Amino acid sequence: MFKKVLIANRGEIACRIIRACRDLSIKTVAVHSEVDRESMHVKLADQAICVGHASASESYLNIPSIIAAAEISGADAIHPGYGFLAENTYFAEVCEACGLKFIGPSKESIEQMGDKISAVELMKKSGVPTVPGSNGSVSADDPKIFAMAKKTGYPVIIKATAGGGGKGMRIVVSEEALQNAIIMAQTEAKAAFGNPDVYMEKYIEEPHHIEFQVLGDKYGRTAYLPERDCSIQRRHQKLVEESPSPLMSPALRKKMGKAAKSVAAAIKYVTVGTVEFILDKKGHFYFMEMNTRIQVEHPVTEMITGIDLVKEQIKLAAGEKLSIISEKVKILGHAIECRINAEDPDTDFIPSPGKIGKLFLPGGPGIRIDSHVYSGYTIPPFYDSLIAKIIAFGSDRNESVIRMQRALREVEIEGIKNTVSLHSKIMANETFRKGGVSTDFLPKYIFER
Ligand code: MV4
Repeated sequence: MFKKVLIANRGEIACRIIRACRDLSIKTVAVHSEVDRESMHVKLADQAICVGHASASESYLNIPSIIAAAEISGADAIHPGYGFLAENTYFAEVCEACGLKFIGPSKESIEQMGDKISAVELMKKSGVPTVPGSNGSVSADDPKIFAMAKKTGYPVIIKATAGGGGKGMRIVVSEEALQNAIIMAQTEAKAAFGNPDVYMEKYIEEPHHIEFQVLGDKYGRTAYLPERDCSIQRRHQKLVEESPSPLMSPALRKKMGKAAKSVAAAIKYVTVGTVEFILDKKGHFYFMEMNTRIQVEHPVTEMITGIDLVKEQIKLAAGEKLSIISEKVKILGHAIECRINAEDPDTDFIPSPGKIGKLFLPGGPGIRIDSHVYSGYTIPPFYDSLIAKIIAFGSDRNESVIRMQRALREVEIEGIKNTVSLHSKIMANETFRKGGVSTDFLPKYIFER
């Protein structure tokens, strides 16, 4: 097992990783920017090193500084968390070249899943269902695109191969708009990712976002865990996640879970990852993408399975054998996570950084808080606006919703705008309470009525 882990991240996830390390008796090194000296992760870690100025590109993305910090502190592994360097193949490669274990999959796995065209192609070969479409990149001046779109059937969606998470996507409803949409998508993709390649898929209307946690060890063993339903999103930002999905039957869970497991097996995946599917109205599911990192919403899976995913991730990276057997994992209840952001939901979610005055975070039966903020803490304007995750566990969905409502009522955050009131609105919504909403829920039921 590792003796000392450097955490190349900040915020709640850095704190979460430090706690997992402590449970494994591993020493921890925090890195931080100049404005993050008073951050919780710096206080929680055994050791802290400043790696640069406030802007992420000069600190949390500054590879030479982070590697130097690992060498100076004598760390033997680096945990990247999510965001920042978590899915950067170059960083994974540099870590390994410097004799530092990257706590994540191989750079080959990151690469294969980072390119969406190659990811989809690989899935097709492995027998995992994919959406009908172009099978590779499309070009605006290729006359065949019209026949292709017609055969697929409108609407179609144009996606960037280097994209993911909803970035750079365009829905095309008719032939007239096709060529222009491809040109626009290519231009955007080139500007955002440095790669102009785009591909075409049939657009699945009112989909549900269902994802499966997978795990793999370096001996070729893989497992899947029960799904997370992340259909409540706004502009590709997840706001609420839950597990299990209200839509799932044991048979469909097994079918989708096995497909997710075969995705992991196909790329000899090591550590933890997530296979994302969309599920249509008829119960057909399609592979979307794979996230090769620990995700923000991992706690809902932890709550319903009793498995500490960050601990598992570290153990798998250290070369331990996977001991989880999918079929033996029991679903212990229901969990919901609400992401509390320092944003103003009444003014188009503009960020609301600043100093937190009075702060009270809830507790009591079934409530877990993953957060890095405290009374007197100043949220800097440079990073993402997630300030706390409230996770409510109950014996069934209704109990977890009721506990979430109780928790939301208890929250007090003075000094900054936040999204608590929006979550209360969602929890009280009749359609949400019935369960099984699609990704159209937020725009349709919360913002336009
Ligand atoms: C789609 C789709 C419909 N049809 N692909 C957005 C995030 C990315 N991972 C996949 N996304 C979508 N891909 C086809 N062929 C609809 C979405 C989508 C979506 C998916 C999951 C959750 C929220 C969403 C919101 C808008 C669009």
